[in-house]
Amino acid sequence: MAHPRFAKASAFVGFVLLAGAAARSGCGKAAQQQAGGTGDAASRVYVAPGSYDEFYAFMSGGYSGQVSVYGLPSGRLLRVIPVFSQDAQDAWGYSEQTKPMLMTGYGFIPWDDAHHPSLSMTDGIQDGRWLFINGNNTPRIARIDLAEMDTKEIIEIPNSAGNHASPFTTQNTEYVVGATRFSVPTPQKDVPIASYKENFSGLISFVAVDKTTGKLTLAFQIHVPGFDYDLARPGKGPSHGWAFFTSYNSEQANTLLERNASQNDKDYIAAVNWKQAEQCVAQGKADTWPAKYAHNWMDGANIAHSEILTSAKVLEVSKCPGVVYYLPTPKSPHGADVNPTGEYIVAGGKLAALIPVHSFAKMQQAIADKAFEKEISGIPVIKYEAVNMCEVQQPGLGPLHNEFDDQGNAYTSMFISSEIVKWRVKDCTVLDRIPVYYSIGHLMVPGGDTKKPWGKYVIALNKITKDRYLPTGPELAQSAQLIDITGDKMKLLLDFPTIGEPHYAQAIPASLIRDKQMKTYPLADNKDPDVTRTEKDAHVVRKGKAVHVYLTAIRSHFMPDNIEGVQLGDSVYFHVTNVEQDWDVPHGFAVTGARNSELLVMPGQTRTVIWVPERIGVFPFYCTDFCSALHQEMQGYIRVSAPGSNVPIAFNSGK
Ligand code: K7E
Ligand code: CUA
Repeated sequence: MAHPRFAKASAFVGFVLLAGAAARSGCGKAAQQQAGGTGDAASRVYVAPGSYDEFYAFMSGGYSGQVSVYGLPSGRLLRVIPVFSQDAQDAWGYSEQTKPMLMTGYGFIPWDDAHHPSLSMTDGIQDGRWLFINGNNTPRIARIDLAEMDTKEIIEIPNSAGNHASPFTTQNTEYVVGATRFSVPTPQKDVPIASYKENFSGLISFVAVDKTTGKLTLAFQIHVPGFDYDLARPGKGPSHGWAFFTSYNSEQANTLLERNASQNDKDYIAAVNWKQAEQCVAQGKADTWPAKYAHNWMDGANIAHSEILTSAKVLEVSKCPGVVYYLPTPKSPHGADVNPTGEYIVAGGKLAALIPVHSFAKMQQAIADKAFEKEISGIPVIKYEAVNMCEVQQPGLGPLHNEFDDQGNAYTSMFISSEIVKWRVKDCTVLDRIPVYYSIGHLMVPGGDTKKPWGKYVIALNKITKDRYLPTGPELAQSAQLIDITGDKMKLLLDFPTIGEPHYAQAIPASLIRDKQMKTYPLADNKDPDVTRTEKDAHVVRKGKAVHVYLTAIRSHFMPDNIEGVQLGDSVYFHVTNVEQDWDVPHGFAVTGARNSELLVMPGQTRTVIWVPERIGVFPFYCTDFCSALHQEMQGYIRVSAPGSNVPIAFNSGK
């Protein structure tokens, strides 16, 4: 059995290396027994046809770059929201109106690695306005509007590399945070990699969120030593105004980190006083660094714009003493989580034999007493004993992340021993444990990172699936597991597959956002310059080598649906307006040989796709979304003639 809960710490590195093998050893029988589905479990997750789930869950898509929306407790997939990756279904990143959303300082990038959804909050409680998520690879943060469940804004984080500790939200959504996972020469320059210790460093970033519009602005960055800053949580309640970032690789290794960054017994949580940083920046103490980063947003007409920004404010710790402290934390910590009262900071030391719980009150006292063991680049390191409140002993192997319920308990994911451990925060006592299948990463309690956990469930977000589902060749969907936490003993209720890699997730009571969902875009408010409001307005015009086709779509035809006068060498702009005003009646648009994607046009919306014909002939276009009994009839033809042909522009119209 692959649940070696009580192995010795000395074996930990070996276990890390073998984690995959452990999961591979096959827990099939036990798994079946565990899942052995009592009728009670089935009824707890059964949402009758036509009934609604109690929670919306937003799951990171990991390397799919998107966010998926599930209903809980049923585990039903409700929607995939395109964020960082081109998505042919919604023409995200293919249509002219959305392409600018994927611009970066490196140019157009059609993909990212999305890890941590984070809901907006007011006074530390979910307010149902926005969802933020990070792009890890090309450092970015996206903002999704929860009424449309669409991405509205993406900002790139300059001078950073691997935006992993992101975009966790402060108590009143003042900021979403970011940090450098992979320290790099900062600012970038051409230096030997072996000069890591002299030349590489990290940046901790604070992106301000406009209270009303949600608009994202890079407020300031703090220059910190070259560790790997991994995860973060802003404080809340008494610790509001601070944010806590785990780091590993305090060894500052630049090769074979699995060994070379596993030497030190403790690494650090960086405790950042962002309120003080704000003041220092306001007092002009930050430097202005050149930078090149994109800021992309959807305007009120849902047309994307992109601008390149060229400078960032960077604060040196030496110019703002007391802005950062290091809290020693065993060993190569991954997650850092703050409990609902805001008093305790819990780390997940991947290689640690315990879970350390730091106290914010003790930290404040230690700062007042100057209980420091040393300084690193001007950052005081607080003595471990002076900040630690208690340690959970022998919790399991490979603690990664923590979530909380409303009863004073924490739930910790154990990657190596593949289990969730429940423990009481106030005295670090283990209360319960449950195996999960297999190799859990994050876990999530609805509201479990806020002041007000909704509780009821914990979801295990697992990395390895193996024998849990019908096999699907070499690639298996990763898996989520829904576990009941209402009783003393945790109880497994449901397995369901996820899209991409489900790092972290958030869940919000459906009642908070269900009734705000937008149903159509009012056609009267459509401000797209290429809108066609009625069939009478539909037309085709040539502008040099560009032919613009202004189409309307309504059940069950396009207008125009016969188009002539296009020549090889032209680019055809299909501007499709869906003139319906009914909920759930999108129309699609696809044309033979298009090198991008279809369009899917919501009621009242206009979307544009460019088609460059490559052959002479007559080509069909059609609606891709089965919209009515005569959906198959929703088709048209476009004629492509030889260059220089005398076929004039012609089209039928609704006149
Ligand atoms: Cu632990 Cu990217 Cu949050 Cu995955 S990270 S597990
Ligand atoms: Cu419109 Cu099918």
